[in-house]
Amino acid sequence: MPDVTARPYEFNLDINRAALLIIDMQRDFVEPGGFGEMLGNDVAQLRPSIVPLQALLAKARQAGLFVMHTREGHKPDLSDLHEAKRVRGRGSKTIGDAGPMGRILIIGEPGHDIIPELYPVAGEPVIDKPGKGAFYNTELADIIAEHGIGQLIVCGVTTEVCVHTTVREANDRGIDCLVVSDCTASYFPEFHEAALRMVAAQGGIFGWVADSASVIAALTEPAEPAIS
Ligand code: C5J
Repeated sequence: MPDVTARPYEFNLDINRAALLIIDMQRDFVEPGGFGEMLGNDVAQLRPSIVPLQALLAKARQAGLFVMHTREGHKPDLSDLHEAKRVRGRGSKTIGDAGPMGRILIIGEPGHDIIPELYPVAGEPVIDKPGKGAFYNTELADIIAEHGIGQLIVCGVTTEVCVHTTVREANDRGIDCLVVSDCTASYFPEFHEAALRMVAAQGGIFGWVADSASVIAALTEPAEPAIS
């Protein structure tokens, strides 16, 4: 597999050890009436990431890359919701309250679901996470160990919150992360840019950054012929 052109230097993609990890592309973050909008955000800011991510997801599936999805949310009885998270923001509505897409950020409600454009297919694990990081209180570490994964191609929303937290968690577990710049997004474009710069700064302190065209190009190249 050829290297992916990336910052701060090329990423040695090994498709047999890599997985695509799509973070929280849920209606609650991307569509009006959900958790993201409840916090006062302009959800339209996240939409430009959808089309590039659709293309990358299609290529990843075609190339046989292992694909995983995450969803941020909580059990209907809120037993996995810290009071600190529930009250944060002092809004008139909070997690678990009724909204136009059902109870906000609650597993099983329409708003908690992944957007139709990026819906998982059979065989792709969907990891429900109560926190911002995908490792906290989830089965992700077990799935990674079981599949021998050492590289994560990370996409999704939002760049500086759940994507960043997950990349930092993965980095501390010895996993190389490649963050895809146009397949991630933030409600704050300046935070998106800064978050990407933070990943690749200092020689790749948290990992690498590449655009989807570079990742797709690497996935398109035929594998090196085996030496007999
Ligand atoms: C946030 C996330 N921003 N998926 N969640 O609360 O980034």
